[in-house]
Amino acid sequence: MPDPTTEIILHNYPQSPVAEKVRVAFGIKQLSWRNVEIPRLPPKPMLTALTGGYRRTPVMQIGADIYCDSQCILRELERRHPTPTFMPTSEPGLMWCLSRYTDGDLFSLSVKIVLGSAGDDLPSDFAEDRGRLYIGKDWAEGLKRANEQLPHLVAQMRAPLSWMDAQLRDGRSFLLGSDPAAIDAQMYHCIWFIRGRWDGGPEMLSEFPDLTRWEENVRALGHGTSHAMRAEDAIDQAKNTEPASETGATPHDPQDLRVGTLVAVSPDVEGGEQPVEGKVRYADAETIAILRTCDEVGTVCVHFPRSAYRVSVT
Ligand SMILES: N[C@@H](CCC(=O)N[C@@H](CS)C(=O)NCC(=O)O)C(=O)O
Repeated sequence: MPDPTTEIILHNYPQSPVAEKVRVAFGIKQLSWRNVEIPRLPPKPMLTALTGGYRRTPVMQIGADIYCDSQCILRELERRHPTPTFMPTSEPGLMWCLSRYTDGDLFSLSVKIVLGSAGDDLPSDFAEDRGRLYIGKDWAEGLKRANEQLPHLVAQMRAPLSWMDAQLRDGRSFLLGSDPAAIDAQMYHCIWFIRGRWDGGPEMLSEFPDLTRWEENVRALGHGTSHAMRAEDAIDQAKNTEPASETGATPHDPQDLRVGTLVAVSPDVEGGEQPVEGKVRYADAETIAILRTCDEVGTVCVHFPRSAYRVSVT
């Protein structure tokens, strides 16, 4: 029987590029995990019962600890399963800095190309949900603009692709050398998305042979080993376990967060998302973890990154 306090559960759906990033990360470490398939559009009542309102994909659960955002998920996987490492070179700090670009601007650009190029072919409920999430209140206008400016957006994408291709030109298997790293997964999810979901993707990528070779190497890493799990069973797992992560708050917190401070946390964008409320259990420069209790799941600890998230003291 797997141990419910260490078993990795990923709440995700197959088409999600950010989930693909985490699935590749599982492949790098050859981990075994449980796969809970969640809806692509809200409402997602089983997921938000666990997170307290966070609705993005993916979310990782280990017992009653809930990890929101791939940044948080990768960090926790590295902590629990350090070998093989996600940081095989001596520049882990620089790699985290670079990943803020891949997860931020590069991912947003990929989303604009995919959504913008689809034009009227996008189902209206999907266009409204993702438009609001990624483009903001004026999403309809933003999608129209993306459609009209597609060649410009593609030019913005072509530059970083040419840099990646150059990085791989010496025949190395992965971006940092012979071993795969977190940054491979963090770059790959954008490429996977534009290749698979934009009609012009395969042709555009064919300009970059070393990048294409690298994509095959990343694909060959696989996704570790997964077994399907029902959302109800994941909720029971949270209910029957206790949060097990660290408690404390490091000094110099600019918001003076302490254990027990009441806060609300949400992505730091105008995406119309519901903030998650709870009491600080842990806070440092990289992470905030908050405790919340409800009948459906009992007491859970929900973890978020600090970078790109807004913490409001309530
Ligand atoms: N910064 C987040 C981004 C997550 C994200 O935007 N995921 C997309 C799916 S690829 C999403 O949540 N889309 C809306 C949804 O699934 O409801 C992360 O790294 O996990």
